[in-house]
Amino acid sequence: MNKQEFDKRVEYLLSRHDDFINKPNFKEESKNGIYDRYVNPILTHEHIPVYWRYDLNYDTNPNLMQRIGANAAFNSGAILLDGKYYLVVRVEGWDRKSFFAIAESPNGIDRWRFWDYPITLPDTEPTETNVYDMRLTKHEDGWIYGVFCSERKDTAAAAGDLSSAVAKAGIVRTKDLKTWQRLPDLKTKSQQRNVVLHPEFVNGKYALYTRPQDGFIDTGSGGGIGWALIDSMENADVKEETIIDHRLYHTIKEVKNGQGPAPIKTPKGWLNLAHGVRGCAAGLRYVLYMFMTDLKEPWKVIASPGGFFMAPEGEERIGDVSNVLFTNGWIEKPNGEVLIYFASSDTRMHLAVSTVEKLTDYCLNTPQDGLRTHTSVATLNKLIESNLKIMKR
Ligand code: M1P
Repeated sequence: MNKQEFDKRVEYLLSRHDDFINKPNFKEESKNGIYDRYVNPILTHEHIPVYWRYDLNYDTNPNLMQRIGANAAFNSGAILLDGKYYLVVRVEGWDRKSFFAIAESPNGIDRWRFWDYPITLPDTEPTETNVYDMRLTKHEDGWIYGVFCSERKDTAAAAGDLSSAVAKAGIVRTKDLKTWQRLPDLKTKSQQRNVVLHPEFVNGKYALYTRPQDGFIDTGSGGGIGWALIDSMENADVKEETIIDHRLYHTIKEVKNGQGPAPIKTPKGWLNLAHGVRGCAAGLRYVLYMFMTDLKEPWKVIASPGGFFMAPEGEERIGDVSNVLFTNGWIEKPNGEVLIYFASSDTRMHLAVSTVEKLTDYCLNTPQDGLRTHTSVATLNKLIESNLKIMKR
């Protein structure tokens, strides 16, 4: 390629990328009245800027080859700040390392554009190998906290075992998403993933949703979503954890579950979004579910709609880790709309939209899982009977 062809090709790559980012997205026709999905994924590895991938210097890259690649853009924290919508995206490189990068959109729906540089976390944990799945919490103490999974090799693993790892909760904080302060990792008795900070003080303490787990993958005796109060975020130390949302036999959260984003406060209680995992012949199946907790005592579950809130559909089913929906970000808009950001199959980001009013209705009025076929049929019969009367059949 001569220099002239090189320059032309660079121009083409940049304008094609721009056109791709500026493509508008549209709502699908509502399927259930609870939320509306958007037709196209909102963010993929193709959103990664050209200048993160190619060396644009003719002298060092005369064939204009991609030098660094992103494999996926998924599991994103979300925040609305000064009228702008931001995702803290988990970008996974070709080298399997995940890192965080901020993407910004003017409306929270489309035109997501990455900032010039990814987030460079202060390197305070020399054994940390990988980081992912940041939950953002605008806390009433004035900071925006990011809690994420910090992963490292399990040094106690048998010789030759190069897969065993240890998961901890890493903590950072910021005021502007630009300067990040790293705080010491969360101290807990067990491994942890899916740790989320509650936005308010509870009894004068910081409150955390935890997910104790015996191993890196297996939660083992870790029975569900936990709740812990801690004195400080500068020295976050969990002394006691109580399970508030249990794993249950023959449900969508039989194998494991984990809090999604920080909960949304409503007049009737806190709206919680989470993921539940069950095993099947095809492997693990991750779906999203909701529950509501008491306004004053957020550790008390007051509503548990049965089954999944959202499950993988169409292309969402397929990806690097198929049959997975995962969420760690949502945004409540000042008009009561809720933008629900979710990832599919550890590959790409999507959006569904609802309202606080609809989600509250969903939580309070969807029948609970009776845990037995017999109960499910009885609940269904009750609805049919009432409806047939209305329909006068
Ligand atoms: O691969 C599916 C998800 O698996 C993990 O979630 P959990 O700890 O609940 O099993 C995480 O690694 C998550 O990032 C991933 O999407």
